[in-house]
Amino acid sequence: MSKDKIFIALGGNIGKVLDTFDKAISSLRSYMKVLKVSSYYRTKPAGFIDQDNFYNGAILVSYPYSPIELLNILQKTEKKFGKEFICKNGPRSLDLDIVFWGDKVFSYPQLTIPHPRVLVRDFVLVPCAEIVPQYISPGETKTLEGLVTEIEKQNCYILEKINRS
Ligand code: PH2
Ligand code: MG
Ligand code: MG
Repeated sequence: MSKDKIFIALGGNIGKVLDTFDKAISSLRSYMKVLKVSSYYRTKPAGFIDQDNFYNGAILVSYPYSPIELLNILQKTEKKFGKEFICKNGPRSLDLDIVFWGDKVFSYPQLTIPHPRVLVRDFVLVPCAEIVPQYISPGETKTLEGLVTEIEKQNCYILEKINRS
């Protein structure tokens, strides 16, 4: 069993997204060990801006098989919760992206790890930093916590941290 800590980002802006996140995480538990779950955040859309606000979060998992096998599970889970292709960066009920995989780098035609846009998107970085503040991504020198303090001055998509007690 690989001990790699794998970060998965959650996003969505169609339907009851927070319920979808909870249900999707439960569903993923039958394939992998879910070690940590971040808070959820309400965020402004990045990329294609003429759409509803998003919700975002992140989980930390351990998974013993390959990145492509994990990608297949995530894509199956996205479909199960209603994801359909509308347009690039467009509205979706559930988006599950592999962000980091321990200290490893992977490059497949359909999948790049670390996720190429993670360092410019606070809605991915902040929930990841919340679950493992001291993690250092391959190719970086700063911890996630350190990167968050920098990004907060520039790209600010996060509107609100959700209180779900
Ligand atoms: N995902 C996108 C495009 N834009 N904006 C926010 N705020 N959150 C997202 O998860 C998001 C986005 C494509 O994956
Ligand atoms: Mg995405
Ligand atoms: Mg995606």
